[in-house]
Amino acid sequence: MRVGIIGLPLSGKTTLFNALTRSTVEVGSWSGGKREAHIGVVKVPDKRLDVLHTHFPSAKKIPATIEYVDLAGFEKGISGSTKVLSELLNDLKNVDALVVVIRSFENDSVPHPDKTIDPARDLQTLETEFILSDMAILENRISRLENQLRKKKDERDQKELALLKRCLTSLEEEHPLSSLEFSADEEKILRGYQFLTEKPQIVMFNINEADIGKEEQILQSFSKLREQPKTSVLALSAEIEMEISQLDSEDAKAFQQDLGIQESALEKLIRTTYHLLGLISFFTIGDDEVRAWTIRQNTRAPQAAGAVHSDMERGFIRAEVVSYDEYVAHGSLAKCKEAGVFRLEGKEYIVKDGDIISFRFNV
Ligand SMILES: Nc1nc2c(ncn2[C@@H]2O[C@H](COP(=O)(O)OP(=O)(O)OP(=O)(O)O)[C@@H](O)[C@H]2O)c(=O)[nH]1
Ligand SMILES: [Mg+2]
Repeated sequence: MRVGIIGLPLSGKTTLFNALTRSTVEVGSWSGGKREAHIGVVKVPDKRLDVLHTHFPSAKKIPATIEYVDLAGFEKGISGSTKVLSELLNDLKNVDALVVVIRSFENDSVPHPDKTIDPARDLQTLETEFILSDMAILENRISRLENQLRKKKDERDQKELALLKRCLTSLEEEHPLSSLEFSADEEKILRGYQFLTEKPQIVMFNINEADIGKEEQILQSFSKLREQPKTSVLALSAEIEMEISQLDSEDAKAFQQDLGIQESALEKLIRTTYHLLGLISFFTIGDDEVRAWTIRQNTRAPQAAGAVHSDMERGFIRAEVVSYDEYVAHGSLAKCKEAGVFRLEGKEYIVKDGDIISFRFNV
């Protein structure tokens, strides 16, 4: 899974990236025109995996991972600059969700591109910019398709054209593409375009250190955001989180307690992302490897097997499944079998969060 960190210049994107990935990329240095993206891989913390690993201490422990991409600042008017925009969109390719960083912190030594601190305005600026950027791509493609269709009739092109026009109308009315419903077929066509307003968003307000503990209050003035489809909201102090991420775990815990932070930015963001994207984890265990895998809710057993290896999906015979809780209660697969809780499941089985699975397959 890949998540892109996007936002206005100097909103704290790189600071957040450092907090999440425990990196030390220099902050505040990007306005000088450097536009390369940073990529970092984060292990998804999961206590269940740690517990399972204690049953197989010599096995390799492999957590699920999320890739974060820290992007250059999304400047006002960027949608008007084809070159800069296409570079940015290139960095955003295959991103499953966006973290939209909104500056809510005050810091006189960090200039704001619009001079004052105004999260609602910045959110509006970005949303407008996302809409304009999608519109630019749509208009371009629509006129190309129309040209093509004048020369040669093609049913697929016609279908695509109708779909893109429907998208454009929605954006002209200032409704993001995430507010539309698409068929599986249409989604497939749209995937190639990587539209910004179609991606699930986590709007992250980067707040003052002094406002830690008042997150709910701050988010209340953005309650309408929460009702938007494919949108989650979050408030945290990227700077403090970066400091915490660079301490060892004992010191970090003490510091978090002092500040009244219950959950690290990393944990909070990952939990929110899983929830937003409807993701769950299942586990495979054994003497070689104890591993967590990420899938979408409502995935059937063969497709879950496909997350491990495409051969396993193709040659899927059945799955042997036990829930995490049952496993821990019985202590071993042998005991689960004895107790009759290590079940056989077929093609139609819908994998549940925390399932421990052994796939039987034949290729
Ligand atoms: N007080 C305070 N300062 C912050 C916070 N987050 C970031 N900053 C400061 O804001 C400046 C910009 O932070 P960056 O993380 O580089 O911001 P950015 O969005 O990556 O900037 P560009 O990549 O240039 O667009 C740095 O000087 C940070 O120290 C915060 O939560 N509180
Ligand atoms: Mg940056």
